[in-house]
Amino acid sequence: MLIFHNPVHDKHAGRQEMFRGKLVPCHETPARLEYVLDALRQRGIGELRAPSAPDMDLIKRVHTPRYVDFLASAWQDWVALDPANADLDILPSVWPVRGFRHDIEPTNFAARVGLFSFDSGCPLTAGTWEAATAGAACAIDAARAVMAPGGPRAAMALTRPPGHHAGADFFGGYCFLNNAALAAQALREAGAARVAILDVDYHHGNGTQSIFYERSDVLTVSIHGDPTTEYPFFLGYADEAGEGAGFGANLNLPLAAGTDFATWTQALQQGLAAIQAFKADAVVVALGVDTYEGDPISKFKLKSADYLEVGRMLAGLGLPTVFTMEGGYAVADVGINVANVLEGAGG
Ligand code: SP5
Ligand code: ZN
Repeated sequence: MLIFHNPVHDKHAGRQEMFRGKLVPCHETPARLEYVLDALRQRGIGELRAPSAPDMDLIKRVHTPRYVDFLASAWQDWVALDPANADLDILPSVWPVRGFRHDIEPTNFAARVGLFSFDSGCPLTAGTWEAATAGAACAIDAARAVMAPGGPRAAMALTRPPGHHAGADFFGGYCFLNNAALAAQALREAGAARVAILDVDYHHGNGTQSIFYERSDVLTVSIHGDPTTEYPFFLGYADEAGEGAGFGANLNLPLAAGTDFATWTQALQQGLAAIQAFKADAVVVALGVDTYEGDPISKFKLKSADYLEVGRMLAGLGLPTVFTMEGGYAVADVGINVANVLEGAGG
């Protein structure tokens, strides 16, 4: 397996996220990726590559140009407000909910941050743009690699920040650019007529769903904690089936907190069957391992050994496959669990 790893992922290092009235240390840390790299090295899994320059045109076909421009200059704009801001992360604090206008972009910085975000648990830092764009390049390169003549069956974008909560024009849930969506778009443009995205992160892939909700060429499937009680709460319900041309091309499989592998794996079978019925030419797996029993912010009960079986089941599709790295916060075990998926998928 080819592994495009983000060499500047650690430039994105949030200090604190808002949780129940307090600023608490970020769960989404640089150490997560270092554990994955260590586990892959130890087992001799994968061939590591650095990404090429990001294809900004492709990024702007998935994300809106004004959102991309906002992200590119957010840090400079923040520090321009007050040089002392350089020691603080950007956290959103105000949002245009129902009844507010979305067709204007205020000049006030806090207002612009709110316009382009949906939660206060997602700090934007000095190096977020550099890390996120290099990660996007990993995802695009991985997609182009599996579509190249003689290319590998599977490739991974081993990157952070993760991507699946980021929509066409918003960040949140530790995500800024939607790596899985970018990989899917790159697969389409490299010749895959029909692409499926299978999101196995504990949290619903709201950003990915919303990007493709009205498209019939990309099937989005997500297996996740029931949003009635689990983040991101406001999307991810079973009745969301897509709209317009995209009707029938979105499948949500919410599961109750406490779900174990026996039940989870039935949802995975259902998702895989939907991908086969869709006749996908290629698949993107949004690989979060926060389904792990030891995850500090999630409530499924998968064990480390289960991830080997997950990998085998994914490989059973027999399709060109791009993995993107999403969540997983039991930091030391993230490496073992991701390596198990890749080993199960054939290394
Ligand atoms: C990519 C991904 O997995 N994003 C998840 C974002 C979840 N954000 C909300 C987390 C709130 C967790 N706070 C729990 C603190 C317990 N000490
Ligand atoms: Zn997650």
